[in-house]
Amino acid sequence: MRKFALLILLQFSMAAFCLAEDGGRLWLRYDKIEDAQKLDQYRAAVKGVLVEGSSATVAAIREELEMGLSGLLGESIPGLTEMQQEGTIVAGTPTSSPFIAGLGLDKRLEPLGEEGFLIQTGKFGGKKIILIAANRDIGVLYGAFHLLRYLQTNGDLGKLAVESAPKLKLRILNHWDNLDRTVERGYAGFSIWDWHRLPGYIDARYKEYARANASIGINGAVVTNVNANSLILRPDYLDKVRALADVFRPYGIRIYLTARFNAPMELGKLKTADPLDPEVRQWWKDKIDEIYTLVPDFGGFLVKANSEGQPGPQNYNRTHAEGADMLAQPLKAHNGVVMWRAFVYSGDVPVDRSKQANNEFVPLDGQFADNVLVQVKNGPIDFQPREPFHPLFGAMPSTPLMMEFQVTQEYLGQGTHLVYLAPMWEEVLDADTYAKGPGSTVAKVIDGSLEGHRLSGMAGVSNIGNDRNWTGHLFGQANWYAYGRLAWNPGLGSAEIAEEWIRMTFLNDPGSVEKIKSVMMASHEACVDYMTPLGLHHIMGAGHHYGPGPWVSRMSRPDWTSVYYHKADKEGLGFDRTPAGSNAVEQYFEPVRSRFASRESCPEKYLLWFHHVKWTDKLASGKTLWEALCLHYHHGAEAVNRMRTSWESLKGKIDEERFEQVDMLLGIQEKEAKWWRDACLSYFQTFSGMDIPDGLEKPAHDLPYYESLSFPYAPGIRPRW
Ligand code: BDP
Repeated sequence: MRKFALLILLQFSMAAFCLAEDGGRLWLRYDKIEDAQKLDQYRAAVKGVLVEGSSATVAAIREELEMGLSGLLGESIPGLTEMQQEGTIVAGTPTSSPFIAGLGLDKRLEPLGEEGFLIQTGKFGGKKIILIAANRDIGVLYGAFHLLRYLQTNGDLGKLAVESAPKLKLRILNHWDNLDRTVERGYAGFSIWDWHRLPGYIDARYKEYARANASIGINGAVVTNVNANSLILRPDYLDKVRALADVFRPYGIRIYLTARFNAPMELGKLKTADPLDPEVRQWWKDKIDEIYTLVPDFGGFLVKANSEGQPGPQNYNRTHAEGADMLAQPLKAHNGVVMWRAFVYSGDVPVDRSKQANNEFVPLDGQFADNVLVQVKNGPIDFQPREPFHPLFGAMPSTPLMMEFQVTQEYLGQGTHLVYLAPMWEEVLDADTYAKGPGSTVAKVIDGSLEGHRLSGMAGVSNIGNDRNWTGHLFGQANWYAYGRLAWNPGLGSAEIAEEWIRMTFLNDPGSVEKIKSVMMASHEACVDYMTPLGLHHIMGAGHHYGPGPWVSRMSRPDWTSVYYHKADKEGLGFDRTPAGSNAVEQYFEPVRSRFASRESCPEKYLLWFHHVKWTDKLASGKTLWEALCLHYHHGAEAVNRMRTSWESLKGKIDEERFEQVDMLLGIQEKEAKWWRDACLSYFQTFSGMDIPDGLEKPAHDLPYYESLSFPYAPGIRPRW
């Protein structure tokens, strides 16, 4: 009897343990639909799943649909082997499914391309079914995830009719993961790639990772850091890469690697890595052929060259185009690409850092091989809380430009701040470059439509680590999710994406959804306000970039200091990038150039990015710069307080565990927002010589206190910095 009771107890506690909500299931939670009416509607419409075909992707579709639907409907939804009844979900391609082949959908499927899909409810072959059809298996998988999302977000099945195809061809995560499992700028633990135990040990997370990415349309992963290690190209490591690629393949995810430019020397023991040297070229060709014998769908290379100490073609007086070409030619034979980063700047050049990428790359337009994309960060400096769009967008019409966003929050609160990044990305994507007149948005540059490029893409620097909830902060998951959705369709709205994510991750009750959504939608502007309002940038702590550091003035190179960027003096604040200053504005097309160059028309959010403004100058509000700066910093901190209050009102609506996780982090964020505010204002006050306006809370400590804080073990730092 006792034994029996113990068993029950054990089973009960195990069940409780398994049910604990630690965020590990991401947005792929297939819990039973709570809304009774919706549940009835879905149960009536879905009785079984028919997925014909035998590929690994087909197996993944079948598994996902059966598992997802059974969970959501709270009853077993069987996999069928033939069309039997009304209420069947039929998923497949005309090739894999004789039933779908018989429907004559060719005309409708054709424009959907290799990855698109259609979903329709209706009568087919005399039976009421839900159809998911595509040209290729991977499109069907994307369609299956779409359907599951539709149910998870409580969509109306009666209205379900979708045709969707990705706007961008390459939708890639960039992992800045090192082979020792540290993650540069990673705030969610160590790397999920367990290189030491690969290829023999396949961690269950690899498949989870692939599923999560496929569910949002991501189709590529660069698994190694841009600050590259040539070891990854050694045969034993390539075999580990093969093992990962095998897990990713059914989910449509191609693997990419970073190529260390001097690998022929480090690994091949050649005397040079000169891209025009025949031996060097042969070395790369052989290496690339070797990779393809192991990974037949290898995607290609991502390269950071001649930047921040990385070797590159300029070491041999060759251009970036020549360097890229060396890799592009042998990759072309296998359908691979090179993603060459434009994040290139040198501390030895006295030119404003924000201008250097254009100076370097614009003259090379037209010289890159046709399987090379130039990968450009969203702004001209470095993933700051807010930057104007990068002037390269639109300035290299003959070269496909890829967008690089940073999903990991290096400069936006790292692992502890709730900052939903999609509104920031949306701001950049919607920005008009005027490269070919009005309407030449950044989105049109990168989706290839402005110049008619065949290749197009987006890269997101991953925020994934081996934390149980994957991203450290639960709301970091929303940034991963939103990144994938925007890569599929840069035209989607950030609020609509947030809503999907909330409904899939937390709940469907409209009042609570609205609350969480408003917390998310307010969070980016709040962060800009408490960190870098009015166009300030690059004023964080040195090296680890954690917390405020506007006083940072001594580094190995001036363009890594804060004073280089804010240029505070007794007169005022801000970087003069007008023709009277560095003239960075010249890199933009008219009328953007004049709009940014004029103090009157420059949007206030970029004011100190482009102008050195007097402390006493009046802004649009009638306040002086100093007053406005103080107000922004205070608004930022107050906004976090409101975010926290709003979250706390959700107690009881969200499971205890995830509620507490977020609540604790909001507590940290609130403290840190005040820290940013007080440290920055104390520092800038030494220049303005003005008091913090009445009615605003005064800094809790004096400036030396803030300057004295040190964080030698802040996470994410690269050992070499
Ligand atoms: C900076 C990061 C650094 C990266 C670099 C890059 O601080 O760790 O290596 O970007 O993008 O933002 O290459």
